[in-house]
Amino acid sequence: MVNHWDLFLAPYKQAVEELKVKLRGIRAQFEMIEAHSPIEFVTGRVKPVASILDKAQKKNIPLDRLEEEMQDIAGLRIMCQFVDDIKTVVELLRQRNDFTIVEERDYITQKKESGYRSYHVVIRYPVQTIRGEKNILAEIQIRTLAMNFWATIEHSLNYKYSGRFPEDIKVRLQRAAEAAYRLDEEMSKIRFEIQEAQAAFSRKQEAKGEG
Ligand code: 0O2
Repeated sequence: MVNHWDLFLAPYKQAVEELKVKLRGIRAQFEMIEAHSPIEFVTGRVKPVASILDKAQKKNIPLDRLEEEMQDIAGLRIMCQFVDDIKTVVELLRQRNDFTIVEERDYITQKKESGYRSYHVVIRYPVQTIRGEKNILAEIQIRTLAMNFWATIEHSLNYKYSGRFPEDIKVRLQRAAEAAYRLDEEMSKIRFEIQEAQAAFSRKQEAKGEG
């Protein structure tokens, strides 16, 4: 039998699936014109029920207010090669007319105390259902590969320590965040060289019929 959560989460699942296709389509379009894609890859997930309940409790969100107050039940992540690609992606999102942007949070110029960096865009996305249109909130996190590496590791450690890191781990994570920041800076400096090499590589693959 279909339970309450399956029904509640159905439009969120639909939104995540649709948005993954749409955002991956942006990459495909850049590839088609043989231009550098600001999007490296896209992932998406619906927040597990246990995490929804956990966050609702932590943030004092009544369960009948989840639709309005929990912005990341539907979550998309866009990974970029270079920090500057993030701006390009945000611009592309602002220009679209298949959703509206509700809020933007810039944790890149203002990183979180943990060392977390990412650009968050909260959107209102219309899902077409058999009962008509349903507008849901979704959060798109845009980050470089280095920011993603750090966030993924920190997230698993957070789970292990329930957010209460021993001091030495906390310090190491902050240092790792600085190292990720420097890696992004270095990559930006040799961006032109990297892109030239990547373009030459794709041309070679295409010539071999592997493109
Ligand atoms: P999950 O498992 O990723 O879904 P809050 O939870 O109060 O900090 P809020 O208001 O929901 O934040 O909005 P925010 O900060 O824009 O987005 C929260 C999400 O951003 C988190 O979701 C993470 O995905 C990511 N995030 C924010 N801060 C950190 C951090 O310090 N480290 C890591 N690894 N990720 C972070 P959830 O619900 O925490 O978890």
